[in-house]
Amino acid sequence: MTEITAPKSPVTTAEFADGIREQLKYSQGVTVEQATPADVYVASSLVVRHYLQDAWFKTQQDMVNGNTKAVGYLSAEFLMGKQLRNALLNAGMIDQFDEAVKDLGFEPQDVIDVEHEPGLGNGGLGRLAACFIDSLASLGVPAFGYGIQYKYGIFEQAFDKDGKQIEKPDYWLTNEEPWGHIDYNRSQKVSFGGEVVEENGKKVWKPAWSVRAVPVDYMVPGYASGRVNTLRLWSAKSYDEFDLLTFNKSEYLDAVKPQVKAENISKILYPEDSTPQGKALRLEQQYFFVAASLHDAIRVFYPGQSKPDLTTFPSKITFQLNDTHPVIGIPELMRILIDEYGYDWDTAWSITTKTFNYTCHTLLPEALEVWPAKLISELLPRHMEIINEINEHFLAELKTKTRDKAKIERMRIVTDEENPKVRMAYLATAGGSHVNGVAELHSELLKDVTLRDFSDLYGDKFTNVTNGVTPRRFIRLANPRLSALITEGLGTDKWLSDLELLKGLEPLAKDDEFVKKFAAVKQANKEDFTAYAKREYGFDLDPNTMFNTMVKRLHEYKRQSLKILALIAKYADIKSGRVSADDVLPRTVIFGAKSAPGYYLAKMTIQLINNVARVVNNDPDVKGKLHVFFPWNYNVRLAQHLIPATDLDEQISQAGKEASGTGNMKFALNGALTVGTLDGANVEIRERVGAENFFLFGMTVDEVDKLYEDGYSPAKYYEADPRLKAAIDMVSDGTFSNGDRNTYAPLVADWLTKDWFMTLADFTAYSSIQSEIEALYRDPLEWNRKAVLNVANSGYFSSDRSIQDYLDNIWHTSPLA
Ligand code: CRA
Repeated sequence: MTEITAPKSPVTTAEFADGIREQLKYSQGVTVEQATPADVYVASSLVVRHYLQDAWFKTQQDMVNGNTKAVGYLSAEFLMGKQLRNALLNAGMIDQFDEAVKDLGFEPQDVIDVEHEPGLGNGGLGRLAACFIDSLASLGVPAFGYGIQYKYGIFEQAFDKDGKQIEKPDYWLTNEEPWGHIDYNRSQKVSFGGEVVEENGKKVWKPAWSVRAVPVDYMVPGYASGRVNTLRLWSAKSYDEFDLLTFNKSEYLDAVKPQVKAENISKILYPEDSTPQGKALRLEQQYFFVAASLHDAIRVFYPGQSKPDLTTFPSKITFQLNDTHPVIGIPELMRILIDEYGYDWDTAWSITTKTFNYTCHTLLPEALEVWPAKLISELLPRHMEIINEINEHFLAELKTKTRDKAKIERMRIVTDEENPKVRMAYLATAGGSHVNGVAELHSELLKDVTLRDFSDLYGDKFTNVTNGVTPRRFIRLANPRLSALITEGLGTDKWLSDLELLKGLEPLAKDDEFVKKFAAVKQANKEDFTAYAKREYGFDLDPNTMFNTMVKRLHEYKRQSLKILALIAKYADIKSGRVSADDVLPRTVIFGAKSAPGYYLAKMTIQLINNVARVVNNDPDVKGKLHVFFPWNYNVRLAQHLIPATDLDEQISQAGKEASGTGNMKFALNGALTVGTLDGANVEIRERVGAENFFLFGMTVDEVDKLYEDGYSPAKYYEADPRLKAAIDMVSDGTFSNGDRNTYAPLVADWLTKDWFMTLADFTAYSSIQSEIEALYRDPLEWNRKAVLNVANSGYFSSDRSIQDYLDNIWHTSPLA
């Protein structure tokens, strides 16, 4: 008997179908006969919202009226992925939807497919935020996600005929978007610029211009919790639609300028991933959503009160700063408390430091945001005054803690130089209660290296919360076959809300019958993906080869170069006759990666991968042995198709550079084996799944540091390994550029003279582990046994566990009763 704990549908199939009919009629204005899948999609989404409405009200009421502190997750990015199926799953209505839609004469898949995924994030950080709000709702913790409703999300990637990346705008709001409810009646005013004057001994900010922040609310239904939280994304609107005087003078374009300026704020997501963009508009975006959110929280928790007692604010809501992007919230809350509500500095500081906590998501020093004080002064003059004052108070406090003057200097929030800068990570550390990294190794390095001085003096603030992913989207929705097998194996579907139960599969790894069923699931997923690749990309895959995947943003530290060089070396092995094609394990190498539009070497790497694919895929000498597939526009949807179909996953960043990674977790949970370095969460994955079930290679953090110290010379490695030399020479000699030797010259020069992330130094180790991988893959039963053990031991990597860690160690709050 299988125990079923999945949520029960609040609606019958007939009611769902009636709901769709009604929405088609009254919202869409079409008859069932006229309706297209796009109409049915909108109507169905509205039906889901309709049935979630009461739970949404109740969650809000319980939050405001009860004593459970809420969580405000402040994030510049929420990479949500498609909404409809996820909402149906969490609310228990999948079957009713499927049947109702069929009854109306439509294919459920066609309806699901019309949804354009909201790409309001770059990669890991934004997707993590989306997993976290899913888990908060699923655990029943009252929470808001607060962010920006960008009009254009992450660009749509295409490749031109030379294999270069081109970026196309992602205007995801082209068609009706039924999930976001725009609430003009709860807008907030956000101001910028101007000056600070003194009036009656008080500082008064006289801003130069303001925009209207309008909330767009997304329901976030918890899985089987009966709770529905809110993702509130702010959209910028102008107060002055246009200037009538200018308009009357027939200067029409000038007349709409103020509107354009205001609405530009939420127009576009910056496409940089783990590197900051020091542009004024970016700071405007940050302040815009944070200021609106803080005022919104005060409105929500002190309804109708003109003189609320804000000393209780930290007991109403705790704000998590998702990286440094929302850190301007610290001076903003100080300003609100002092200027708007009349609190003194010390009271305001005590409230503020209790309200905020900060998560750091990177270690790359160049990725920590630093703003010129001048820019902040121009845009937010009052905030810059407050930041300077925070800095002064902080330095004074430091003097009571240490006599080490050099240390105190190093810890300045505002640097002491001709053009001072504000270090946002330092401001966040000083202005919040806790600082956490996103995997054990990362948190250690944060404490011991990046924020060493801070952890010396404020050791108690530092903690770790290892990232996690939601099993609802990334196992249940992405991999229904594996989900069914897990439920069968465990005799319950409870693992979907308690992922550690996967441990119960461990004994089944010894059961050959179960392992074979698991292998059959993987094979069927590979066949599905093969059909998907054909349908969506016109590409032929062979599901009887090993599917070897590397999907993530393109970044030098992630080392897609290592993968492509190893692939070229293998190709060269066969071409030169060093290795017989018959001895090569047939492999399909799948890449997915977007590059920041201005990142020169990353874009060149994309071009190289595409051209290696072109050459290899058209070479009869390697036919059936090596195949390269680089689907463009990697996004959440593609991830959901590809991850369940992958045999071998690549997590090969230079040790100490990938803060955590979350793709690594999704692959392990879907039964891929990992080849990886001791970096980020790989370390913890390997610990849990067992060293014998993980392909480890490469230098450790200490070895990397030592090599930097000793002086790293990549050319030495090029000379020492003939296979590496052959691969790099093949890139230089025009094999992948129609004979042109200049095309990749900058990339090759970088490898041979700089190679900052030591790709060449790790090449030999990476190549030699491949034989181990291939030997194991030739033994399907053993391979799949290890894959089952990966699934069984990865339950820790649920975002539910991450959220529980935040609750216990940082937020100190709990689910609603
Ligand atoms: N780029 C890290 O690099 C991490 C995610 C989520 C990143 C990843 O290793 O898994 O955050 N960092 O914690 C980041 O965005 C600003 O820094 C990422 O997504």
